[in-house]
Amino acid sequence: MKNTLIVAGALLACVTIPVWPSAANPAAKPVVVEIKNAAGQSIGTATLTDAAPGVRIKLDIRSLPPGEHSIHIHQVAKCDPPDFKSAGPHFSGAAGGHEHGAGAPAGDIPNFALVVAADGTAHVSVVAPKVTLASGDDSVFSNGGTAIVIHAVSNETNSGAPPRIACGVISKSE
Ligand SMILES: [Cu+2]
Repeated sequence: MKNTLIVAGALLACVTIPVWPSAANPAAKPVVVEIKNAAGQSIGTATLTDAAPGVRIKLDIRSLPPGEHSIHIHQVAKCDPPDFKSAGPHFSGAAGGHEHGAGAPAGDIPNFALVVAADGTAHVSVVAPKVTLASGDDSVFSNGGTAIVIHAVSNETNSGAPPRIACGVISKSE
């Protein structure tokens, strides 16, 4: 009797497992991005989930200078320390490099500054409204991926963005 049950269970498992993945729901799995500092050390993660519209970015960061930092999605999936210039300019998305006069690049996160506590940690969540985890020109995975860049301070002036102090590559993990 016991053996019969085990065999039945095994059969059931064989039948069930192939249909287990929820292929009917293409909504992207959370994408975990490792954030590194200028020394190349991991200082935490950014977890990306579909926010439709937009992408929710949940930041769990440590060992950053306290205070306000700006954060954007930059064009190139390359975080070479220490200056992270390799990440390129802000991710422009479907607007490309054209001057549409229609506002900010897709990779901008309006009205948000990453506030790091006195102990160097930050645990916050914010939506980047103009990007997607799906396909297309506004996808954070387009052209081989993009990068999350954290700047030294929050104010971005016309004379150029403040130095980049941390960076994480956004790419499809599969
Ligand atoms: Cu930036």
